[in-house]
Amino acid sequence: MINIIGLGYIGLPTALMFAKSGLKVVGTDYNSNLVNSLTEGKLTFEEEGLEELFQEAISNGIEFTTEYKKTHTYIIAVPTPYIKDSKKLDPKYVISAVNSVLDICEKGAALIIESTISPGTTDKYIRPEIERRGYVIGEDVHLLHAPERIIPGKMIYELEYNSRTIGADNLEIGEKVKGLYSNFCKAEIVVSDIRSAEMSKVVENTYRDINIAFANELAKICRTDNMDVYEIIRIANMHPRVNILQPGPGVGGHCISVDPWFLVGDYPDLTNLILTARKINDSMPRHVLGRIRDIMREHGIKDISKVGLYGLAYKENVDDTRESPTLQLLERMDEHLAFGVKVFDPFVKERIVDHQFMNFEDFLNEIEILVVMVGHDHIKNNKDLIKEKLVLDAKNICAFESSYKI
Ligand code: SAJ
Repeated sequence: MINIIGLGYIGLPTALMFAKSGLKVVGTDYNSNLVNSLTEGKLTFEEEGLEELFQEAISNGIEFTTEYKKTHTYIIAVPTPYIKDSKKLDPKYVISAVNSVLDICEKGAALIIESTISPGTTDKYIRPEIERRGYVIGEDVHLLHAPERIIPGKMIYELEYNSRTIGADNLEIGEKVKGLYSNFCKAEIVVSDIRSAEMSKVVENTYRDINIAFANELAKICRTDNMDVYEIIRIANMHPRVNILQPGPGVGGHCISVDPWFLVGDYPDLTNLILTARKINDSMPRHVLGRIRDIMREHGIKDISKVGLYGLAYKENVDDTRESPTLQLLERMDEHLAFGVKVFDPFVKERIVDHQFMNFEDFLNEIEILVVMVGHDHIKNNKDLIKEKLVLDAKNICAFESSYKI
C-alpha cells in the first residue's frame, strides 16, 4: 500500500495514477473538508482528464483520510511555501509530514519527497530531523526525492509521458522506487542522488524563467521601435537551434516565479543572469500598466474604471491565482492610486479582488479597454464579443488588426 501525503495539485493526480495502475492507495491530507469532499466523490480543482481518472481510482478502491497509514511506502507532496522577504523555502510542512510518517511507518519504509525543495533542503533540514528522532537513514527508513515535473493544464498526460528523476542515497532502493513509478510512468526514469534531483528541478524552472525573460526583454525592445515581437520570434524560431518562448504580462504560479530565487539566495555572487531574468519578468506588470496608460492617453480616456483585466489565474485554463501577473498588476495599480479597474476570470469562482465580475457580459458592459492578461480558451471562443472594445492583447491571442500588443 502507498500512502500519499498531501492531496493538492500534485499529490492527488499522482495518487489517482497509482490507483488506476491497480495499486492500493490511501491519500492523506490534514484538511478534513478536502478529504470529505473527495470521499463524497467531489473534486476541488479542475484539470483536463482529472474527473475520469478520479472515477476510475474510486472504482479501484482509493481511500482518502486525515490519518497517516502504517505502511512501507510514503509519497510526500505537501506545499513548500517560500518566504517572500528572505526568498527562502519554508520546509515546515515537509518536516511535519516526515515526523508524522516516522511516528507510524514500518521499519525500512521509503519516504519519497515529491514537493519541490530548494537544493540542500534534504541535508540541511530533513536528514537532521530524522536523525534527531533517533532513526538511522538507510536502515530504519530510506529517504528519496522524486520531484514532480507536471504542468497544470496537461498534468495527467505529463504524469504518464514526462521523464522523471529519482534521487536516492542507495542505488538499489532508487531502482525499486523507479519500478514503483513505472506503474504509470511510461517515460525514462533516471536514478540519481538526492542533491542532483533537488538541483535539476530548480534548474529546469530557472531555465524557463530565463527564456521567458528573454522574450519579455525583446518585447520591450520591439515596443520602442514599433516592431512586431511575435513575428520576430516566430521567424527566429524557424532556425533549427532557436526556441524562444513567448512574451507576456509577467510570470506567475508557484514554481517558475519562485524557484530561481532559491539559487539567487544561496549563490548571490554567481547568479547575475538568473536575478536579472527574475527582475525582467517581475517588471512586466508595470510594463502592462504603461501600455494601458498609452491607450488611455491615445483615446482620451481618463477614468481607470473603464479598464477591464481579463484573467486572474496565473495562466490559461487553470483556476490557480498564486503569484498571478494580474494580482501583481493590481498591486502596482494600488501603488499608483489607480483604483476601480474591473476584473473577470471565468475560472475564478470566488471573489478575491475588488470590482471582480462573475458574468462576462456584465463585465464587458462596464469597460472600454479590455486587457487580455490570460489566454483562456473562453476568450478565444468569445472573440466576437470583444471586437468592439479597445483590446490590449498581452497574450497575443486575439489576432485583431486593431488590438494593441505589449
Ligand atoms: N509564460 C510566459 N511565456 C511563455 C510560457 C509561460 O509568459 O512562453 C508564463 C505563464 O503565462 C505563467 C508562467 O509563465 O504565468 C509559468 O507558466 P508555465 O506554463 O511556464 O509553467 P508552470 O509554472 O505552470 O509549470 C512549471 C513547469 N516547468 C517547466 O516547464 C520547466 C512544470 O513542468 C513544473 O512541474 C512546474 O513548473 C512545477 O511544479 O515546478
